[in-house]
Amino acid sequence: MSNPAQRANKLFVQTFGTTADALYMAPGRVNLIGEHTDYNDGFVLPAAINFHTIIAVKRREDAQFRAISEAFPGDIKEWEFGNEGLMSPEDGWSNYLKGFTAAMAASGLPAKGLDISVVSTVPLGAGLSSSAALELAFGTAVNDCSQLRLSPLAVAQMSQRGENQYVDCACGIMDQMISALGQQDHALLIDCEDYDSESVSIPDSLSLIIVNSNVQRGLVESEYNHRREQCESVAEHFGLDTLRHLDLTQLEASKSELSDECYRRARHVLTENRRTQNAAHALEAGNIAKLSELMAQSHASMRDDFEISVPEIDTLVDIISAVVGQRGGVRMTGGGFGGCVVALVDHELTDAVVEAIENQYPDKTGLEATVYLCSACDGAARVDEDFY
Ligand code: GAF
Repeated sequence: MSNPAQRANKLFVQTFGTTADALYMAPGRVNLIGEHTDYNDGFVLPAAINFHTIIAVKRREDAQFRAISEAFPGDIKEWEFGNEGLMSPEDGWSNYLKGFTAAMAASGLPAKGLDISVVSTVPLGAGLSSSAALELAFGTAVNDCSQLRLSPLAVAQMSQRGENQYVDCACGIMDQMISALGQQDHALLIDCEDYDSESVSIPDSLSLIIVNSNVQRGLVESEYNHRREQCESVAEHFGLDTLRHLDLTQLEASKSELSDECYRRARHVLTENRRTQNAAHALEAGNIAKLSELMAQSHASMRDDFEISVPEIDTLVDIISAVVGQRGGVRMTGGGFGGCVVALVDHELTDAVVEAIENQYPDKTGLEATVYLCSACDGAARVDEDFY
């Protein structure tokens, strides 16, 4: 059975011996540009993609949560609302759900328990936000089933709080917000300072290609948190809360007061904010040559200033950009240290891009890449089995 919604329903019946009341879905995401800017109160331009986490749920009368995932057969996770205890690494994927209920309880929100089954098509560990998709599918279900009437943005914020405080990952708001608010055929320009967002249509003439480098990602969380600390230390140096309102000329003038590394981290963030806003305008205007230039600059800045790329990812970017030239943009996407490359390219070049990757990437790196031809899709919602 390949329909994930049907699989979630079936898993529910097998596990809990009864049928589920409802299905909820939330998508993974790809970020087109604006990397490591969200926690600096900056700009990001992500799109929700057609890889989803689907959960089937049934309300309970008590405060218990019981959850099963298709990926971990037979391993039912169980906890009581408001009594999540400390995060435990053995609880793996369910920590994201416990983080959500712990954040709700800490905010004084009530919740009834749920039995849930989880099926996901979001590739794990690829940097396409499988965890945000899980949090948002669950959060949307809890919000609905406990009739909390939280806005999608508030559900996203609760998810982020859960991940920051319970899972101990200092992530920004981007992944949760786009999983909540994604729109079909559109990217979202998000101002992470005030959570304002503006949809930006992706021209029909472009293919959204995501390429998984299949590099084993290591030290992601510690390196991520370290980058965040470096950004915060520069902001503090200038007496600011975040880097959002630091000017590039101000940064240049004080270069000698900062370590070279911290200076470059801040330079990435300030220039990336500008590129992200310009890229949104270029995309909206269908100016693909400009988009191409901005994505190339973004990649170079991640590689040289923020130092979050790896050689295999740089190789993929080189292979793709040699094929597309100014007829598309390509860059690493997500937190870094492996994961995926995103390319927005003229439809006519899609086959040539895939062929070039197949012909060159294994020889150059000893790895096989996985190509996903994607489309931008809607954010988290209650769905039916025929959603697929
Ligand atoms: C990860 C984080 F979860 C996001 O908040 C964001 O910082 C991203 O890395 C980098 O842009 O996905």
